[in-house]
Amino acid sequence: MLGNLKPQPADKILQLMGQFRADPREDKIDLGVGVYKSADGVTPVMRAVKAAEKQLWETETTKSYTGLAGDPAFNAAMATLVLGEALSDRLSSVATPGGTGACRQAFELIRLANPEAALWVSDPTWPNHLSILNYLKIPTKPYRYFDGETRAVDFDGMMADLAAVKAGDVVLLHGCCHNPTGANLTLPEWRAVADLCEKTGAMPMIDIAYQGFGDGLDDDAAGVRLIAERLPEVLIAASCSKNFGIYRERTGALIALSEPAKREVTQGTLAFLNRQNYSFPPDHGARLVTMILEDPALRGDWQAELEEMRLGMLGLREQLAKELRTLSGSDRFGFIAEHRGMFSRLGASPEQVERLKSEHGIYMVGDSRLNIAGLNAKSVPVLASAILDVGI
Ligand code: PLP
Ligand code: TYF
Repeated sequence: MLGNLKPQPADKILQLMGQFRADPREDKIDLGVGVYKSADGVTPVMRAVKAAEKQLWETETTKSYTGLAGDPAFNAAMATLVLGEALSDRLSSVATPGGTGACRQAFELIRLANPEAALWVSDPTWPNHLSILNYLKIPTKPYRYFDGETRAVDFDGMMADLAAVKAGDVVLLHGCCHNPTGANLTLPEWRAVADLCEKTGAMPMIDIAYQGFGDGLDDDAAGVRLIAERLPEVLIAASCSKNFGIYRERTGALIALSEPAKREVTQGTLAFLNRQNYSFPPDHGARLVTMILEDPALRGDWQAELEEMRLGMLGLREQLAKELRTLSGSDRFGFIAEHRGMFSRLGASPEQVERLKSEHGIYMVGDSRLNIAGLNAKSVPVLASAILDVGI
């Protein structure tokens, strides 16, 4: 039986992590996998998470099963964090193992509801979207998203491609901090996407994995909130991995907005899908998130630390753009300060990315996506001169 197995393609981002670890150079720089790092290269446990864990250890009396949908308090707290208000007559939600689990459950829900649906994905998108969709045999269609010249969103191209969506198709959007490009929709552009979905009968699905890493917790959710208000049906996959720094706890939520009359069957189907795949979702991370969001002191400290992280990344963007302006004598790298979140796509060739690695010990994903949080004030000038050295 197992002799029939064939090797599966590796995840290039995770592969790069292994290559970096094996590189003996002491001055190597890791701008690969999308994990937040502080200036000294550490991915910290956030203060509020530590404090909540301590409280939980002292007060938790059972680790018996939760419900299939996870803890209702977590689902409510996440809906409020993402949507800003409860929208309770339209809202269904379940806890999932991370944002990846939320995406996976959303895709399965779509396949169950409309086996004919095509999923429209930005070109480029997070590789795991495509990998899971292909695995589930859900047809995908790319829409133009990134302008390789300006390194901004190619909104005209995007809308031209999306003009072909059919009723019952799904348009997958990144809520903020687009992975891998760093280029994001403006609010008027979100409005135009809402108009398009309304006109065509396509359903938006929003993957929001970096709320609080771009322009702030509320601003980052503005697109999601606009879509939620305008469209009768929306799916939202939210991750707590980055903004709570609890990557390995596998904490996320899938939120579905439906017509009120369909709320019960939607909630039931989400719980059913959890049962088919893993029964009860993980609870530890979800419980920490709930405690933090519900307790004003913990929440205040969490928001303050998240804001320090966000402003740190923005500062690094500005420093890198400035350094490149000085060294190159041009404004062609200004987009780095315009992008938001952890990532920017430089628009370099695979050969240039390879040279950065082999000649300079600087690791970024092959499509020239760099993780801004992998930098610090000392490594920014090193990266800037290497970028020019390899001719980007
Ligand atoms: N969606 C996007 C766009 C991501 O970049 C990530 C990665 O962190 C996720 C979803 C899900 O992350 P996780 O499953 O670790 O919560
Ligand atoms: O894009 C990234 O780097 C993060 C982390 O299979 C990640 O989203 C990368 C690959 C993967 C799961 C998570």
